Amino acid sequence: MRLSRYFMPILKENPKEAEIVSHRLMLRAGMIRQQSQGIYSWLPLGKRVLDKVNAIIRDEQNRAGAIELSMPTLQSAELWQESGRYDAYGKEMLRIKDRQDRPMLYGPTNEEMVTDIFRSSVKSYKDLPLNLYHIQLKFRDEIRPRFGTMRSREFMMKDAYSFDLTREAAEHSYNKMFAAYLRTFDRLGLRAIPMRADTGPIGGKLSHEFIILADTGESEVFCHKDFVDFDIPGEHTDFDSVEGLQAIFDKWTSLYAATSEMHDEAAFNAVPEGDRLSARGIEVGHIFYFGTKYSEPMGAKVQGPDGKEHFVHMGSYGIGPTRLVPAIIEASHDNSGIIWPASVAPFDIVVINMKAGDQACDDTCELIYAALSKAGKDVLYDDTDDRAGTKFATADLIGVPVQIIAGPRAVANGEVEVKDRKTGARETMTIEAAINRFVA
Ligand code: 5CA
Repeated sequence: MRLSRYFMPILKENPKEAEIVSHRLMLRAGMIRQQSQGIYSWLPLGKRVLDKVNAIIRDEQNRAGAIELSMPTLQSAELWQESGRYDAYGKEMLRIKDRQDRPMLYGPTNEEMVTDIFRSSVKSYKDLPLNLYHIQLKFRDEIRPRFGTMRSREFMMKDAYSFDLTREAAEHSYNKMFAAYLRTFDRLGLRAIPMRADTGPIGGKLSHEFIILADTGESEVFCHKDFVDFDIPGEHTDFDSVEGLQAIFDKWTSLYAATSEMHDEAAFNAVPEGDRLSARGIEVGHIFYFGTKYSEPMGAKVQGPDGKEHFVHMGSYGIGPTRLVPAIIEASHDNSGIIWPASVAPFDIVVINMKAGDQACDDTCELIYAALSKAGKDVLYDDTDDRAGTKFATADLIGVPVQIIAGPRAVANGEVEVKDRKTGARETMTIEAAINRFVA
């Protein structure tokens, strides 16, 4: 992508409305724009990061055996009247009437709709287990939307829903998502700790929030500090192994970890003082097992091996991609800007032409840009006629992991500089060596 032809509206000034660093940096880097309170557009640079986050989420959901579909944002109130949540959900639900005066709503979550899809076609235990997910916008009319897309009114959610014949089978489904979440957040460059959590309006008894420790987090959390170094389940984890996944769950729940709603002071005080971590955190995922809470009122049942009808046991599993992007920034930035983990960086490499219009600089940059693009890298080429200082500041601000800098003096020697955004380390090398480093 040539920067001269891209759309990346950088802000020079610090936006006044931003209270936390991720919000400030997302606005300054031209990643998002607020359209009305708590409702955001994702501008091209932000959209690239969001797409990469979603690709990792999707990959890990698929690995764990979940199946993707797409459900609409607008729902009919009837389904919610069946489950009994239409009245219970309160003011957070945005209620709308269509031209026939039928009550509709902008979905804050999809338990009802997915249960309706399930009951319309699944009739036998032989079709279980089943886990259906989508990545879709949701709307919750939060009293206090704040911190940009961290807590917005319209936001994106990956929500998965599992269906099983028995409680035991449903626990295996829960454990699959538990392990998939550990892997997902790890691949996003984050350390998320599962903590016992309250179930709120979703319901049920078993629930974990996945929390990233951050001073700016909205949740107050308490846990054993060893969680920070626990091993993440590997790529070859067998998601069909009931014992294997139970072992992962048991290990990751063997030490104290709870959000403030579930906090047990006495149990926490039993943890040796030096091992206690009392901190703030950002909830990036939340999983629930709620048994037959929706299947009973909505009549979602299957025939079991005993020939009788059974209400299915369900769970739901949420991740917030539009919250994850600022959460990653909270965890990874410095005074100059964002430092993206390579897995979600909007571009892999930025090529900086320090003197656009200079034939040797232009030729060198074009050569590098073409070679790296051909090798499948996402390359941003800063071919604008801005001052070199402005270009360096922009590259640091948008946090692309590698900068290849071509200035007249180095280029005259057939060389460029390669800078690592995270460490700041710079290396001068031949043009060929710079290309080969990233093509290999
Ligand atoms: N149906 C269940 C699981 S699919 C559910 O709705 N869970 S939830 O309410 O905990 O939301 C799931 C995830 O969505 C949260 O962990 C969080 O990452 C994200 N999320 C929730 N509310 C917001 C919000 N207002 N802004 C941004 N992300 C949000």
